[in-house]
Amino acid sequence: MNIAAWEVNFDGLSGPTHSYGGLSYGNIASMKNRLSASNPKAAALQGLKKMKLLHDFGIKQGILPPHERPDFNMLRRLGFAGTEAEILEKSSRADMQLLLACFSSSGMWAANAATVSPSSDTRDGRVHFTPANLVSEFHRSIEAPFTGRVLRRIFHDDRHFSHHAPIPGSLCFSDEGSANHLRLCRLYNEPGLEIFVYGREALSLGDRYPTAYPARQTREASMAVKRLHELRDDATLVTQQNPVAIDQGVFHNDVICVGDRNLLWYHADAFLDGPGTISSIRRICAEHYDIELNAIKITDRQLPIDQAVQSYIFNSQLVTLPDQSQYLIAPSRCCEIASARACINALVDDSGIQHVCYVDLEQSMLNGGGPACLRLRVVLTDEELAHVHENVILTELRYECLVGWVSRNFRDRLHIDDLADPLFLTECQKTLDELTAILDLGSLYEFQR
Ligand code: SUG
Repeated sequence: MNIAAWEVNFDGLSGPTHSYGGLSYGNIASMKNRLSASNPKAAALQGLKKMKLLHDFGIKQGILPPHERPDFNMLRRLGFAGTEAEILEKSSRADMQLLLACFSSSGMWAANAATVSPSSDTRDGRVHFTPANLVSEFHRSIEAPFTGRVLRRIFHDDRHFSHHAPIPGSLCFSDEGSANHLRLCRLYNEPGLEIFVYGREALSLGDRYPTAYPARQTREASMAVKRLHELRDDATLVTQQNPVAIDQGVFHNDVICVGDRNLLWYHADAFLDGPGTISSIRRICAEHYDIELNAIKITDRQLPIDQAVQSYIFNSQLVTLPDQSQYLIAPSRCCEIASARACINALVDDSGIQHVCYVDLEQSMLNGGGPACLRLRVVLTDEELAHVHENVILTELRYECLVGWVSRNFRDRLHIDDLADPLFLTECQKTLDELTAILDLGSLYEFQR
């Protein structure tokens, strides 16, 4: 029997507190734009527009709701007591940087939400989810509990879905989710090669690691997720990112490499052992999955790493439409950088990609989040899709409804000085309350309990 399967992109919706806190060390855009005023309305509308674009191509598109911010649970755990207004007032006086972290809308970068393995790859035939602990950055480390709750609510049927707890919150097991995980396959309904890319070894003290910026994903974390997801040992690859690239701002593997089905587009400096990694991928693909790999390399001469980071070219989405044609969804900045544009033209010539779309996600990009950062890829069969919470799948009507919701409720300018205002808090809670009604998610947030 031929089972139909789809790659569904679940995009994180940017929340009403979208801001520039300069919170991510090693993420050059985040560091550079620290404390600039943000435009939460534009951020959310830009994200929705990308979702709608994919929907219009016939690709199934899901929506992940923003996290509740600020995270009062965390602020209480850190010693701020009293009413919500009092906590805002005390924390803003005591440590504005901490309050900024607890206000971050970083949950929008759903590629970091979790690692997902499709049912065709796992031993028990279920889709496996492990929320990423994101312990490398404090503001991201607070995301995992809510991420887990949302994923369980959306993928609620345990006959089809298996949910793991985040792996231990220690720097040894620092896990960044699918930003450091790739999957290649022949067709979505067939088993595929899952590739885990780590930045450093923590326990065994590997001798190659970056010196300027942190390597966020550890080998120990990748191995743990691989075990939890019950993946085939002989047909999964765990390989190291190039520390030289991390030191130039490649804080996740999806900033230097992207793949879809049999196509892998990567920078020559993506992996520590580039030729070895590509030849292992090619061999496993051929021996275990009947995939003829099309690996397309961009050299440093074609595009130096700093331009890869500036343009975010590898953070494009490579997507397959229902008619099996492949499209590239690239950040609009790639149009302005001649070398990046030339690389995209060369990719089109070499790969058979039918169409390139340039999307404006500037509000997210200023925090180091391009098209691929915003989405969590979940390969689902028809049967599994039928058991996904229906109201988080984008439709024409839901899109209109969400655009209206953003336009009515989101501010078009937010500055750090606005955060401690209790009126802003009320506004944010009302906004999220409306969203749970639109997406029919029930009482999802703490303030609704
Ligand atoms: O974790 N930026 C995010 C960007 C995540 C990009 N994701 C992927 N590459 N998949 C991060 O560094 C910045 C927040 C701030 O500075 O306010 C931030 O969290």
